[in-house]
Amino acid sequence: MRAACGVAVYPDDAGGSQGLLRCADLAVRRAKVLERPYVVYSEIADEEIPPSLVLETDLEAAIETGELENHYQPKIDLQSRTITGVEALARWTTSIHGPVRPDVFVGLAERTGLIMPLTLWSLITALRQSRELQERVGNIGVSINLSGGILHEPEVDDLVSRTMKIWNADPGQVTYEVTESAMMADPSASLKKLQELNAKGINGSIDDFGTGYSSLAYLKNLPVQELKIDKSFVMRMAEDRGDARIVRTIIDLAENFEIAVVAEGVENQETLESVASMGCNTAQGFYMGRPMPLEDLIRWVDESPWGGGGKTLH
Ligand code: G
Ligand code: MN
Repeated sequence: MRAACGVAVYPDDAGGSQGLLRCADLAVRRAKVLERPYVVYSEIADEEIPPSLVLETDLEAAIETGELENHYQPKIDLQSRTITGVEALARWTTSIHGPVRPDVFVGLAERTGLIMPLTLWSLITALRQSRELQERVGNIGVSINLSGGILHEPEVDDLVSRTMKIWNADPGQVTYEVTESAMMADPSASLKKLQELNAKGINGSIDDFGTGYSSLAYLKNLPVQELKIDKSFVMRMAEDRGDARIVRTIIDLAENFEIAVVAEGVENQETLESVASMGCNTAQGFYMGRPMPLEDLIRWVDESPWGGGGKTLH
C-alpha cells in the first residue's frame, strides 16, 4: 500500500501543537482507511471519525502522558476482617471525552495493538505503587488483570517476571487475574501459559468465575491459587436463591480443590455475612471499599475499620 499522508490545517480550534498533531494523526489514519494518498483533516466531517478512532489516537498518547491512573480496591480477609491485598484497576479520564469505561479502552487496546504497552504501563505502575504501599502501610498483596488479548503474547510471562525483578516484588505478594472466559477461548494454550507463570512463582486467579464454561476436568489441572466468584452472582444473592446457591457451590468447589475463594461485588453487610458463613476466604466490593487512587487508599487503610489502622499489617 502507498504511504498515507495526513494534513491538518486547523490550528485555531485544534488546541495548540498537541491538538494539531492529533488532527494530523487522525487524517493519516483516515487516509489509510480510505486508501487515499492523503486526507486533509478539515475535510473530515465529525461524524466520519468513529469515536474508537479518536480514542485510539488518544489512548496511545495517554499511555505516554500519564492520563491513565491505577486505582486500587481493597480485598478483605474474612477471618481477620482486615485488608490483605488490593486489585489494581486501570482508569482513564480524558480531557476531551471525560472518563472512558475500562472495558471500552481495554477492548480498544486489544483491537489496535496497544494492549502490550497498556499492560506494561499498568504492571509497572502497580508494582511501583505496591512497593510504596508496602513501605508506608505494610504487607499488602497486589492483583493485576491480564486481559485475554495479552495472555497469548509469547513474552507475557517474561514481562511480568522482569517487571517484578525491577521493583524487587515478592512473588508471593503478586497475583495475576485472568477471566474464565478469556481462558476458555483457547483452553490448552491458556493452560500452558498459566503453568509458565506458575513456574515463576506468581500466584494465579481465575476472574469472573461461573460465567465462562470451564469443565471440572479442566479445573482439576489448573495451576492457580484463587477463584473469584463473578460479581453478578454475589450482587444478587440476597434476592435470588439461585444466585446464592451458585455462590455456595463455587465456594465448596474451591474448598474441595484447595483453592482460595474471593467473593467480589459485595455491596452490603448482609452479603458480607452470607459469604463469610459459607466459608469464603476473601471479600471485595463497594461495601468495604471502592477502587481508589493510591493516596486515598493509604488514607483508607488508616481510617477504615477494615484497614487495621494501618498497624496490624506490619
Ligand atoms: O471482574 P473484574 O476484575 O473486571 O472486576 C473489577 C470491576 O468491578 C471494577 O471495575 C470495579 O469497579 C467493579 N466492582 C468492584 N466491586 C464492585 C461492587 O461491589 N459492585 C459493583 N457493581 N461493581 C464492583
Ligand atoms: Mn479482576
